[in-house]
Amino acid sequence: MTFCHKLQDEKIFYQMYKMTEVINSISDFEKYLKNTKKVVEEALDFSLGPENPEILRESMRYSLLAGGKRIRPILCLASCSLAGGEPSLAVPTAVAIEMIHTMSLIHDDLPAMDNDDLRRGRPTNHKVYGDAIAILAGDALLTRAFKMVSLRSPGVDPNRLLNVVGELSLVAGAPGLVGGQVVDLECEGKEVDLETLEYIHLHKTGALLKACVRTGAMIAGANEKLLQALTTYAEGIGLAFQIIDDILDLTSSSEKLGKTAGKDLLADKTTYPKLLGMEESKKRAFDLVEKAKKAIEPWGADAKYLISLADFITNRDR
Ligand code: GRG
Repeated sequence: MTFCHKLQDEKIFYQMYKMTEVINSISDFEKYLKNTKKVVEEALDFSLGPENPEILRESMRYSLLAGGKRIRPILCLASCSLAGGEPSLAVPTAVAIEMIHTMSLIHDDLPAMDNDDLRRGRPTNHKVYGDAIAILAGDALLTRAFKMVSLRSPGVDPNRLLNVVGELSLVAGAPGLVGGQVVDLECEGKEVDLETLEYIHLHKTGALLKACVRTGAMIAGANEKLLQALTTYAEGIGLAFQIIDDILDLTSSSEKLGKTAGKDLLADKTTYPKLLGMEESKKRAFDLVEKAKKAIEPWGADAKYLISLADFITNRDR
């Protein structure tokens, strides 16, 4: 057991070294995206300890390593860089965020919630492991996330880590994902106005995106002015992300999305295209992204990857 832990620590340092190498050698956004995603995938691969029993470990790995765009950890690492930090220091937090995101997807797919069969191009966790193990795998990923931040961030000021833990616990809980999900469930089958729709998405989707950029910057010791600008940026991309999600649900296929397409229409869910129409929804997403980019423009070239990530979110096709 001790030997196994030691090995993992060594892997982290190797990972950190590689991260520096990767960041130094990239020259454009596409390369950045590809390389950073690779770093994230590798970090995720050894993020789980010798979790027992085996069925729990399998179920956690099944969803955590099932692909996904990894937008959240990439946002976290890009924000750390923008704030002048060494991005490798934010890798454990980036991994923790992806664990929280993954657990929210596992729970969201359960029959008691959104009841879905397909996620990230595979049968949903509960379809493979059953409802009980899926719930527990989600619980274990959520708790593991906090261990990642607290014990695997060597070289980061503990006060900064304390702020990161505070931020993550807030956005995961009632003031964030859980609260948004409750309102979403309560609105099922009801007429929903734009204000309520925005409340749901700012909490279900926007809150975690906000935590990505804020925690990445906190690790680098960002000041309040930058944290505020990043908050504005994240609120813009958060809503835009959801508008694009609603549009893709209507226009794309399950094969392409890796999750069931056309579900919103079938469940008669209130979406942006339903409330605003397709063209107005696209325009709103574009305007939100422009506003988001404007908030971080004062940081010039340092903000280039976050600016490209905002465009990537609106131009994505899955
Ligand atoms: C966090 C404690 C805790 C509980 C979770 C179930 C729940 C409470 C909240 C639901 C949150 C949810 C599923 C929001 C939808 C967010 C969203 C747009 C997901 C899709 O994100 P992508 O497209 O997915 O980035 P990939 O698979 O690429 O990572």
